[in-house]
Amino acid sequence: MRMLFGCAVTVALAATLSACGSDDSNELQASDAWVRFSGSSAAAYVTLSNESEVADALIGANVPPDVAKNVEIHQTTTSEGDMMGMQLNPAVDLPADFELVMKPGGYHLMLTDLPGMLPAVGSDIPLTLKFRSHEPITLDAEVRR
Ligand SMILES: [Cu+2]
Repeated sequence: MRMLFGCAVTVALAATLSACGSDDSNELQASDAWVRFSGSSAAAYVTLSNESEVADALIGANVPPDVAKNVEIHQTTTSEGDMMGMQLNPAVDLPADFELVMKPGGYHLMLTDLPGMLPAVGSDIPLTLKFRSHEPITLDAEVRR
């Protein structure tokens, strides 16, 4: 009788631990990734949702080296005289309970140093995102026109 009881406690504890683990992995989510190539570079866009109560930051990204050897975090800026420019950012803050939607005209991931053929429209490129606090996330970015 005593052994049975002990066993039930162990099972309950294991279930609690695994539930905690899956909660953690859902705290920061990346979705809707896509990339557009233009000449010798490409811009990738992704939606990042920090659903945790801890501020984090995107600190870098990469794609397979046969697609691009260098990926930078950029922000498109419009200065006086409507001159469009791009600013290099070492990181993008992701405050708690915050969603960042990257899109043309704002934040993007700049892919440069493209060594080979451009991937076909409609194909997927694995995009890995690195964060200050959370584990890296890899998701497919669809190549669009
Ligand atoms: Cu750029």
